[in-house]
Amino acid sequence: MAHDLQVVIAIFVPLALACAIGWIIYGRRLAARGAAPATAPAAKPAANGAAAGCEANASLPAAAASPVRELADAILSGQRRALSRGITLVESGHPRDRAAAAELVQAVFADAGGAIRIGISGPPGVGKSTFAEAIGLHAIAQGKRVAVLAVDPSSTISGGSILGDKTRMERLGRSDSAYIRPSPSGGLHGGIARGVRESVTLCEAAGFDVVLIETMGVGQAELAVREVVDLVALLVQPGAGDNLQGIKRGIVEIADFVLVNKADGDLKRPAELTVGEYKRALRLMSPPSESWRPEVFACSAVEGTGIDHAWARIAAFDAATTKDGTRDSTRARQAADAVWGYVNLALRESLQEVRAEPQSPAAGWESEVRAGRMAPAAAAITLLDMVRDGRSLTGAPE
Ligand SMILES: Nc1nc2c(ncn2[C@@H]2O[C@H](COP(=O)(O)OP(=O)(O)OP(=O)(O)O)[C@@H](O)[C@H]2O)c(=O)[nH]1
Ligand SMILES: [Mg+2]
Repeated sequence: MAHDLQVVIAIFVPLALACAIGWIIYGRRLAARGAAPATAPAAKPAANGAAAGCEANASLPAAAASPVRELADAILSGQRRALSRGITLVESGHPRDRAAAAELVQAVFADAGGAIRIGISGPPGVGKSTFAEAIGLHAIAQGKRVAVLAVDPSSTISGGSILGDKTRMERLGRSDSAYIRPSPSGGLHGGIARGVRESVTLCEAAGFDVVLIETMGVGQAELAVREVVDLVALLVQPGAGDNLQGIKRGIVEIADFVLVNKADGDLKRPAELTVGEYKRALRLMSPPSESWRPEVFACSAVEGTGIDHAWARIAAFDAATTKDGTRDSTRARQAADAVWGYVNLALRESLQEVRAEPQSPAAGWESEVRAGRMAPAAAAITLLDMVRDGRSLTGAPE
């Protein structure tokens, strides 16, 4: 096992470096392209003097903006349809869309980053959507614009991304200050839907100040959401703390807030007891952020109780982590990690393509291993040497 791991590391690290360099060069080119105004040729003549030829140049029509640039501009001007189209593009798993998606995100990147990013986690049926609606409406009443990215498990089965009855965010959906985007969970990437990080960027570029991400309520998704948000609010059921051994510790550990929802009617008292149990349990766990001790309180998303308190504490979290710099350092770390996430994904995909070519040198070495004539580590090193020497792993053997 450890040996296999060594082999994987030996393959991936050098390839990842090579890819990262390519990625950086590509990013710089995009940035340079983004920085060059479409009307650059028209701007030059003034600096060059008013020669007749230059005048003619100046009157040339500006180069037509690329479709991606147009989409970026429409998103920046706050057009919802454009935002939806942009999110569809960044969610696409098709390699054909990858460059356009990256270009789009890069084009709006400088205008993003302004929202507070909130992950809403918790088991199925705990009230995540109802809570998102309640806190979203509350934030809107405070003058905020709110985007909700909801990952719907059922859409994997239906193949679509229409939440239908499941959203339970009809009131929020009617607000001009809200944007609700159900995303199919089919394209899972590290546990959350493909493109969620990019979707957050697009929502911010479109002017939303609050981005709520409702996870699917399955272990992996809950942990992965931490990588794209500033804070995680974990919703739990009253009574679910009766036996804290039963709690998935990892998920509680990533929470900045544990909210015992459904604290209404007969569940009010059990909810209070559960708050106490979680408070005691959290004292024994290390907090996800050094500058914030996780808080536990009860709320009722249906009745709206505790929602104003939740919003006030979220604002306090935002203020504290912005002031001490942890918000920015966390975002910087998340972004840097994401680079390697993309590189790993792209490498895995391209290596799978290499493996799928039966006539390739790579497949040849693999068959040597399969036949027991070569040890896996030796074959891996041979393949890596080929990559390092610039020899192709694909195509016919040399
Ligand atoms: N009594 C009570 N019921 C609630 C509360 N919040 C949500 N519910 C109910 O719980 C059920 C599930 O609510 P959702 O908001 O859909 O829960 P969810 O966590 O988003 O569910 P999934 O997305 O399917 O995992 C619905 O019937 C809600 O009306 C609450 O504060 N009190
Ligand atoms: Mg839901």
